[in-house]
Amino acid sequence: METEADPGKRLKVAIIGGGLVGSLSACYFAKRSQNVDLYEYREDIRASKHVRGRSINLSLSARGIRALKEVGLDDQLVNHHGIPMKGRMIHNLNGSQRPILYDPRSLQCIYSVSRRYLNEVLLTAIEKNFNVNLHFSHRLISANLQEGSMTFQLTDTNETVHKKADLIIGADGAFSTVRRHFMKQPMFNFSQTYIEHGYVELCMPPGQDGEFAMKPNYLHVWPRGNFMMIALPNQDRSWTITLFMPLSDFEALDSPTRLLKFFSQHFPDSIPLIGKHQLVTDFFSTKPSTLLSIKCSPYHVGGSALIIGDAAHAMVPFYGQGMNAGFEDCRLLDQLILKYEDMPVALKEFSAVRNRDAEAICDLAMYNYLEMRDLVNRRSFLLRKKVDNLLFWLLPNIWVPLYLSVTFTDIGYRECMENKFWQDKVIRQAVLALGVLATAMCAVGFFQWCKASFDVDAEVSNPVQTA
Ligand code: FAD
Ligand code: EGU
Repeated sequence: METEADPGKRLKVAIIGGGLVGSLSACYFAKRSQNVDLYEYREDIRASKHVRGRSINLSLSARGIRALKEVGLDDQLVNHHGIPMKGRMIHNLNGSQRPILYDPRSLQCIYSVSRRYLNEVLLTAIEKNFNVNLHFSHRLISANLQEGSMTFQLTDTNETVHKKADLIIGADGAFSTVRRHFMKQPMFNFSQTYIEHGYVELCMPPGQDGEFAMKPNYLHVWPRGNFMMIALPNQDRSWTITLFMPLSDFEALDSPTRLLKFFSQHFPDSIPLIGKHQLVTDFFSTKPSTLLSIKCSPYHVGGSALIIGDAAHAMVPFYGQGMNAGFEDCRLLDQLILKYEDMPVALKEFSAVRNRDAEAICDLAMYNYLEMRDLVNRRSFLLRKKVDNLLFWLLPNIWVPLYLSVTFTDIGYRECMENKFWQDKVIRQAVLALGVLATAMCAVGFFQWCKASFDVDAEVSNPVQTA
């Protein structure tokens, strides 16, 4: 790192993207007294009325909270703003609801936070540092990753400006421009997968009494196989509902009548709570958004460029981990730069360590998507869940269910996945052993029965002999 050769000189870091991950990363670099320039394509969201973009609120869990804590923002964001969710509330088709706690001892919970508020608090925290400059309405259009040179287009005036930095951090989301420049690097691997499902967001307003229309402090879920809704609470006592379904099914719902019929078939209990008028308005006001998963490697170019967050590992949202994983990226990066004091070495290590874990959570999220779509209603799947919970209850330190290690620990995602493989193997062998045992017992029983009936037969058919 340059600070080593010349302790007086600070590193010049350019962060591309002032979303959740870019702005947290800026906080970390500011904390280490580096010179930071953050470039964001949108205008300052703190000044704008409406912010276009994805998901209004998100679930924040242990990994994200830990990263926020290291920059001193956990108290404001989690304790004062976040709405605790201690479990899921499952809505059945007949309108009945069933809570399932995340932590049966009720110690741990996740939090619903507003994306916009989170982003605003992070931006304001950055501005408190004299060594950080925010540049809004700056869209990166090209970059030379080795030389650290960048070209931006100013979105208000259309003029282009050129900048230089020692280190470029690409935190510009799933459709990253920085990553596009990685594509030309030799040995850079990339893959993306769109899933069949898309989503729309709906709003469930507070009830007549001004209170939450559904039981607060839960993540509400309407699992319906190929369709699903999820609701997270907002500060203003409304709920943001996300409806997931295949894009072709969205297309088929092309009139208010068809929409209301669909809802009364699949989510009848939600209609009076959302309100027919609101439902129709929200549903038809936006096109459904698509969902994709992105894997690539490596995440760095020498000691001069790195991609983090969705730019490096976008995932489908079915584990509630995208932002949490991106926040964990920031913490790991900070840790490695401190440890090695040598940028090329730290970035190389980041790529190696993070790639394994990021690809694991991308896979887990995708697997969960397939599982929910295909398995939720299958009996063997429900039985497996019961067995999992029973074993967790019996062996809380040994048998930790996958969602618990993902959501409430910072065990590497890859290790969580391997732990699950191990559990699957144990269960498979137990089922096999039980099967063998049951077969053996049947065989013994059958043998005994044959023997018994042979004896009886002998008695009946040869009365004289026995007598
Ligand atoms: P982004 O949030 O996409 O930010 C990228 C920023 O870069 C944007 O501000 C953009 O304007 C800017 N930018 C882009 N291109 C340029 C350019 N060329 N020049 C300058 N700036 C640029 N995660 C969770 O942890 N929990 C959840 O509950 C959860 N729910 C989700 C629900 C849905 C429906 C979806 C789609 C995602 C969900 N996620 C969740 C994932 C989460 O939204 C993302 O992982 C997270 O937003 C990634 O942050 P980011 O900063 O990497 O990218
Ligand atoms: C999807 C969209 C419940 C916010 C996965 C659980 C999600 C979130 C679950 C979205 C589900 C699904 C988990 C959390 C969370 C559950 C989890 C998914 C938040 C396995 C704003 N998922 N999500 N699993 O266990 O571990 O509650 O949009 F419906 S939080 Cl899909 Cl813990």
